[in-house]
Amino acid sequence: MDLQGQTVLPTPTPRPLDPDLLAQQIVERLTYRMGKNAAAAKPHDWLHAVIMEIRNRVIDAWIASTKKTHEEKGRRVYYLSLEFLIGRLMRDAASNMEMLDAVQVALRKLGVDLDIIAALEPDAALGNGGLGRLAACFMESMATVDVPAYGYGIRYVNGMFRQEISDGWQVELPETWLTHGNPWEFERREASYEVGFGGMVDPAEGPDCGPHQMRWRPGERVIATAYDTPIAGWRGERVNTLRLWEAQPIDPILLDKFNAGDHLGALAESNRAEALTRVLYPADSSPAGQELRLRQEYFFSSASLQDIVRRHVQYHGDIRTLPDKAAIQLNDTHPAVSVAELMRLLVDDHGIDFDEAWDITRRTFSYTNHTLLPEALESWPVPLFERLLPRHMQIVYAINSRLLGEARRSGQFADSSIGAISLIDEGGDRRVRMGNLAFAGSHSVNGVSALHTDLMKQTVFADLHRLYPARINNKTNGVTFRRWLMQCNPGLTGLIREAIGDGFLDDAEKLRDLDRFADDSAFREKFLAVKRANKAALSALLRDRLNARLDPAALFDIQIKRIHEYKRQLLNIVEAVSLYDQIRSHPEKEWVPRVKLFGGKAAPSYHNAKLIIKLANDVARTVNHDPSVQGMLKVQFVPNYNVSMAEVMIPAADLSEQISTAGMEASGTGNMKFAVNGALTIGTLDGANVEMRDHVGEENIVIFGLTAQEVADRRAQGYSPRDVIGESRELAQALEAIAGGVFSPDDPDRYKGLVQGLYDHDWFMVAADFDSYSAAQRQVDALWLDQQLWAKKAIHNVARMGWFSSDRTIREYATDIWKIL
Ligand code: B1H
Repeated sequence: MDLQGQTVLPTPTPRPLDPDLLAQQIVERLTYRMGKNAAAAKPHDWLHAVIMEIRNRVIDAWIASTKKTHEEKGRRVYYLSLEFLIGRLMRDAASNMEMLDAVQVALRKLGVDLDIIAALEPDAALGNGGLGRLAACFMESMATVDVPAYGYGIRYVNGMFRQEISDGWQVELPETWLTHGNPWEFERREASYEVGFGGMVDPAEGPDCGPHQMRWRPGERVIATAYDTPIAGWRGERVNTLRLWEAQPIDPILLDKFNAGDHLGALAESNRAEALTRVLYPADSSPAGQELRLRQEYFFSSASLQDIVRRHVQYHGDIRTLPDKAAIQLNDTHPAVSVAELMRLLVDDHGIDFDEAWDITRRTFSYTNHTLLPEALESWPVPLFERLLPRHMQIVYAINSRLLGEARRSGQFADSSIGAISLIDEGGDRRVRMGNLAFAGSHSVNGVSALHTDLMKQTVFADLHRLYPARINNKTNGVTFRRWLMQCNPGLTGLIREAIGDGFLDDAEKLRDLDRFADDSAFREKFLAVKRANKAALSALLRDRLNARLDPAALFDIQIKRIHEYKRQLLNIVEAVSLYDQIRSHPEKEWVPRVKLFGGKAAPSYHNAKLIIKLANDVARTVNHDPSVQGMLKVQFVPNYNVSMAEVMIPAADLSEQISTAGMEASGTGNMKFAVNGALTIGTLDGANVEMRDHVGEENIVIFGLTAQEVADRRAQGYSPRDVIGESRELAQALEAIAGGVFSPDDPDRYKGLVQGLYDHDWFMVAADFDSYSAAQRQVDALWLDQQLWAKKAIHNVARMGWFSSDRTIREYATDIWKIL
């Protein structure tokens, strides 16, 4: 396929693979790589042997792709992200290399169950949530649509923490995904760079040195070493590289200290270096603000930029042509210090004049914003920034003086409003604004849904947008349908292929052909049967893991995502409490049996989010043990929600909860995964939900609540949640029960503060949207009673979600921003 999505070649025929030969090769890997014979091999050995076999084919394609990229000498894309939330790779790689069926048959011949060994592969959880998962989907789509791209990130030893639930509370445990080794990565000792921190800056001396050229003598240095993972695109035509950096000490042991008896001191430097890439910060949507985090950001930015510049000079000779050969995408502001780092490399190391360097830099970078939450906008205290990165601080000031000069000359800004453009926030303690740095240093700044992009122009970047009106653009997120439909939902995929053929596997928009099957009752029956089977599979898993008893005949209503007040898990729980009350008051009514599932992690320091997890578990315990609602309502919190759990839960969902306060969820991507797997969405007009409604049709989605504009207006008018609660009997009763300890008899005051917050300010408008949400849920109930109509709407969702493929998103980036057509 080319970049416009036109199929240049006829659909490639799947490469025939002989399962007998494959089985033989797997046994060979087992014998000569693992040193085991088949009779003695444990499931882990089989997993490793199978991965080796799949990996071989990936490597052949990888080497060919790398060669092709070199020969073409065209522009390459560099995707810089502090997070890549990949999950498992085995099924993904096998499926994209078109060997999954053959592997399954080969293993069966050997008496091994693919599903069982696949479950042993640890998730690569190098990300928090949507932002990190988007980076993983993009890597796969860039390979699929034949974009020569490198991902750059950090090889965290401990990725996202493992969540256990103990007595209903979240407990965080370290996730050690590397303990059994990682067969997908290759250490590249030849690709290592020094990264400095602190120290002194002097003017560079020499006859050819420009006035801006400086010599930075860092006080501390570490080594960044690359680990490469191949990322195969669909049908294996291109395999790109994900390069993750590990920090290593320059001197592993200071022998003079060691010999003098200071054994701890001898290792201190080494420990300090290794700490840099030890752990992922687990705060989704809110930056940690710790020194170690800034060190991580600079460490990976510097290593990546040095690598990019070295490669460019090696292949193209002239550093000045960098923008023609490199498009660097900043995934949020986490890598924004890269702007100053490239300036440093150009000015200090390559002797380029400051203004020319600034031009090169801006033509090279582009920046994606993922959130408008004020607490999420990264900024660093000037003293910290200056101490850690003294040369970069000078560069930031020099950029800032040009930026402010330009703003002043434009005549559009009064002295009072020019402060909003500055790279330095002067209110309170002085801070470096990373969003403004990324904006100023890029030729493109994009949001991740239409609504989010509009709000960017109106709010955080209003002033910079006035100065540079052509810079902000929208790129609505997407998800890879390989992982999120074909691999996770083989039942539905098989059914779709039967109905409309294989075209949609290469072009998701072809799912449209399924639309007419919504009116085909035989197809609807099969569709419902697939959903039912997926629900049974999830029920079996949760029975094994949690001893939960779920009825696959019930409506499966699922909210899985990070726990955050703006995502409003609380609204969902309060509504469940209200439903519980109503069922008990009117047991004679025909209630729709519902299973409400929750999953998600809370940032360890986020008090209210952890309390919401506890509340979900407290409500679950009470409701699930109450004989008067048996069969009508069940609530279950699923611990340790991660990519692999999502792959089981999403195909099993009837109803997808996308209920954030309008204006606060930049896009959402779970919303898309559910819809393409045939769930109906109950949601607000927030993020990409708005565009989903436009695509699936408003009759096929359940929308409720305030719009973003209404939320803003209500806040401006002075919103009084107390009055709203007073007018809603159902809401008042549910809140009273929660605050009064009905669900926490062991600690009746546990939720007093949480509920008090709703009465006092309710920043996230739970009360304002409650009645509308509750009515929407009853509308869902009514619809459920007509299974044929339900199936019809669900099929329309699947058929009309093709646009939300990340292949479409990546083509838009490639055409509009990276210009690699
Ligand atoms: C998103 C983040 C995020 N937006 C800070 N911002 C982080 C911010 O560790 N940190 O400091 C980590 C993550 N994540 C999400 O991005 C949005 O909330 C979603 O709406 C969006 O779908 C996703 C991908 O664009």
